[in-house]
Amino acid sequence: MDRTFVMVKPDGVARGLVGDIVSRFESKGLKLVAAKLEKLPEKRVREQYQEHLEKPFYPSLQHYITSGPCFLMVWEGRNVVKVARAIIGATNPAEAAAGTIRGDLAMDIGRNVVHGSDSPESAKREIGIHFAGTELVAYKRIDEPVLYE
Ligand code: IDP
Ligand code: MG
Repeated sequence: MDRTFVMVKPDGVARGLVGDIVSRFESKGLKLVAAKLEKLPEKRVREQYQEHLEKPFYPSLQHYITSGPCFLMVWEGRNVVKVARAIIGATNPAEAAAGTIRGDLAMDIGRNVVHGSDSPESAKREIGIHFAGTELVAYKRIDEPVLYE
């Protein structure tokens, strides 16, 4: 089954949105296979956002992401990278559709509450940055036979 990396950013944790956000992925039918609350060291933030290191917004992005604890998750499901990005919504909350996390819960591109990997390759890379293989747990969701044809 496919996997993706999703993270509630420090604004989402500080605003008490972890439960709401986790619930959206759970009720969609995705399976949570790893999770932890953690204040990220700069090194892992730089690795996660390697394609943005030279962008003008990178210093403020790093400051934002290291400003408090993040809630890190790995979700599993068919086409989960695409499905999770759809649940998360557009990068700029002003353009994110209602019903998405960013559309419902955020106002500013620099405070957009949640991160999700943008491709299966990024997902594999980002999971490797933040989780040891032993932290990913194998189990069955009881509704699996009904979720998929
Ligand atoms: P994504 O999170 O939807 O994948 P990316 O383009 O990969 O969006 O950007 C990573 C993160 O960097 C965004 O979620 C947002 O927090 C921040 N960011 C992106 N573009 C801007 C910007 O123009 N100003 C401020 N922050 C930005
Ligand atoms: Mg991105």
